[in-house]
Amino acid sequence: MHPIRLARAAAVALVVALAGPGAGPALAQAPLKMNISLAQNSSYGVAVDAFAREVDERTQGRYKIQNFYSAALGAERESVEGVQLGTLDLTLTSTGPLPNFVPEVAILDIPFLFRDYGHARAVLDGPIGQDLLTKFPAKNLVALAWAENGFRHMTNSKHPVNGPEDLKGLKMRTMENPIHIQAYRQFGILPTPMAFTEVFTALQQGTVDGQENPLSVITSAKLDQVQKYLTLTGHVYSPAVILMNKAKWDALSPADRQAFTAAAREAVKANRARIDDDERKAVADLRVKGMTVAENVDKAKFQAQLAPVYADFGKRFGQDNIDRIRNYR
Ligand code: EAX
Repeated sequence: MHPIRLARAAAVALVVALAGPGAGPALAQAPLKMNISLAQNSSYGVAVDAFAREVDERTQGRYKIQNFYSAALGAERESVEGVQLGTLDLTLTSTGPLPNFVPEVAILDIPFLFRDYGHARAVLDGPIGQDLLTKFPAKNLVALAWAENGFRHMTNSKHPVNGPEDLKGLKMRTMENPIHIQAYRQFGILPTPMAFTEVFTALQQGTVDGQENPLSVITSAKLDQVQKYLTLTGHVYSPAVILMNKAKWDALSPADRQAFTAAAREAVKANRARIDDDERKAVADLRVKGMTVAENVDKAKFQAQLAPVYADFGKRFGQDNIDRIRNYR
């Protein structure tokens, strides 16, 4: 950790600590900065804009949220680091880079763990998801609520993918997520982890052949402009989470903590509603924009190919923990 950044983080923590709980209002003058990796017109953009409105309303204007879109203040891993250090106040991020910060969360990124959106949302909003939120404060992060990125699908510019055998040898951009990288290698993919901010250019220049993301992200990031083939693998459900710097959270009064938590819940409603809407429209929209879409792929074939890594994940996370999520109703 860079000494200057450490000193700045310590200074922020000291000011807040000296000010004490309830001193938040004194610090309320400066808007709280919130950064996301996606555009304003996206499933994350509608969420953080709803969050800002709700915080303003529920704190009678004492707290203002200033939103930054399209990774203006850095990509997702940098945002999480910034919130941890106190150089950024808030972010809404996918779980992509989170295993590096809160390893327990990595279990959620296991491929084909969730049956559908209803299952995933129930797990995250239920005791399993809420328990995972309690793992963040020890890392100087406060997780206000689980949001959503969506079920991820494969795209590429080389050839149609109709089965796992068609993935062999494709150079694919992945998130900086060890679970994804291990699983995709099992498909014979050549994984290239990189920040989302670099993906469009890397696809455009052919540095990588493909990538994988939810339909909502593929449309909001206009990846149809640099990708020809889309396969609806739904191979991973990608959660997202709203994070706040712990020192800033600790400075809030109990009433304001409730206001921020309630605002986060409203943000999640907007986020999920946008994803449901995008999911309804995306395939037709992307076809009109020239993509070739393989809709009805045999997911069991993709899942079967991952048997060796499932054994490893079972050891790593405990098969009972995985089964508890898989069988949750
Ligand atoms: O969270 O990095 C990714 O592919 C993510 O899906 C994107 O940043 C949205």
